Amino acid sequence: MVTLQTFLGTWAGDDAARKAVAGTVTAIAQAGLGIADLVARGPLEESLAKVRGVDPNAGGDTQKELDVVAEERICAALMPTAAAFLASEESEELIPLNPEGRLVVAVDPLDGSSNIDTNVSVGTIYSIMPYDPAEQADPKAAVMRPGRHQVAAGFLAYGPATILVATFGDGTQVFVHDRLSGDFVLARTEVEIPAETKEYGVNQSNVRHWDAPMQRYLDDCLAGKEGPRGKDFNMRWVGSMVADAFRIFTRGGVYVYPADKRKGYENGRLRLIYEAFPLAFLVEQAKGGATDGKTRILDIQPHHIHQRIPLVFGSRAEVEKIASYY
Ligand code: AFP
Repeated sequence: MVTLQTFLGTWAGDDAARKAVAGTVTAIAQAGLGIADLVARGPLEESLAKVRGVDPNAGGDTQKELDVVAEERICAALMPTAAAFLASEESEELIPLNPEGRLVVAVDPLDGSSNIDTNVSVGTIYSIMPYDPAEQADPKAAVMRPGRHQVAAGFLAYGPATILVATFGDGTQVFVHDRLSGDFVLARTEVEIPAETKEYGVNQSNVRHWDAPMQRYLDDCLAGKEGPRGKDFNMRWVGSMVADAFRIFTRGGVYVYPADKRKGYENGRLRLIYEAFPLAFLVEQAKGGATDGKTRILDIQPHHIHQRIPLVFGSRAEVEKIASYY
């Protein structure tokens, strides 16, 4: 049995930079266990699913009590690690952590928060970038770099099992929290997303707002065997990206959240730095693909910490097929 600790110990060896990353991921995983406990209390903690105040968060979304509690837990856990700053969906500006740190962490503390009170999986997404104060006088510059500079990324999903899907740039691994031992245990070493799929995940109620290429893609899928794709498709949409992503890591598929014509959705819904970048890194390390339709996600230069991006990721051949409609 390989635990997260053993895995990270072997991966880091005596390398100080790797040890710093390992300590940071361990802290996020520990904070995640506390968040999982809160999520598991469900209606017994119904105040956590309540909308907090009247103001939306930094990205313009409604903030739930648990969004804020999750951010507080992650911040506290990261304080003694090598993380110098935290970029979070819930905070407009970077949060300073360890002044000696040489990493910056970006998080969506609670992805899928509209599902908190419905007993559906929610999760925490993180991305880790190196930070050198000599090169990046403004720490925002360390966060606002294309996602290919990430040194590690992952997400925790709080569902029937609490799982951690992680990459350190050498494949994608799945760890499962073992409730008996209390450890995260390595369950899958080299995740490989099947290149081909017949399963897509979209919020189909928005199709009329989409642009023409994406509408054509869906029309062709819906036409099934008799249509240009020559095969019948299946649709799955949880509405918590971590849950939809974990299904894709397990059996393939594509996740599609395009830009659309609704006010506020002109660049899609997902955030580039703390949602699309980490998912794209994980997916590529599992031999899948991630694009905004035209550009590889990991090559996009951010221009704002909370910017949104159209997002397509999953089975490589299907992601390429979608890009071909553009
Ligand atoms: P919340 O965290 O606000 O619930 O948003 C979750 C999310 O960003 C992502 O996890 C889902 O895939 C997506 O929104 C669902 O969006 P729709 O409700 O528009 O389908």
